[in-house]
Amino acid sequence: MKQRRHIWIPVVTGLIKKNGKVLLGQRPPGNSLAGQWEFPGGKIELGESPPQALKRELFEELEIEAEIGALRFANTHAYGDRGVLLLFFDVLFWKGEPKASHHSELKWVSPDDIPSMDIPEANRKNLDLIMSSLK
Ligand code: DGT
Repeated sequence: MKQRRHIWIPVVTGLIKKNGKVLLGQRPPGNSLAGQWEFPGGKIELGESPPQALKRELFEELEIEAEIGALRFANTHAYGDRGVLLLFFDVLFWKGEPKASHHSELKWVSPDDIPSMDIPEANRKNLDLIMSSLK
């Protein structure tokens, strides 16, 4: 019997680095994973390239004009019967000061502090990759 295909949602996120720190945003109440600290980003819309999607998300969420750098790594995670494919990009240059127009709060975090924060399970299981991308 033919198995049904799983549904995959492609997501782009930015590693926004400055002075040895990285920018995390706290997911707002009322959404999935509320209160958890994530790398800013979101779902790719139909027809967008991953860097275009990340540029749009960073403008919508943080009000910055970002220049998207290299793809650092990708991972997958299953939320019930839906999977997310997360693509992590470097973001080294941007115009404007990031504002929490979507997140409850933004924080510049030292990479060493990330393991003790409340972060999505999708990221926790790839902490090694995240940490080495932040060096
Ligand atoms: P959802 O899950 O339908 O409530 O989606 P939204 O609109 O709240 O979330 P969005 O557009 O940020 O989609 C990102 C999905 O990827 C969401 O299911 C959470 C998951 N995710 C896991 N780790 C991260 C991360 O570090 N950054 C972001 N932006 N999303 C992450």
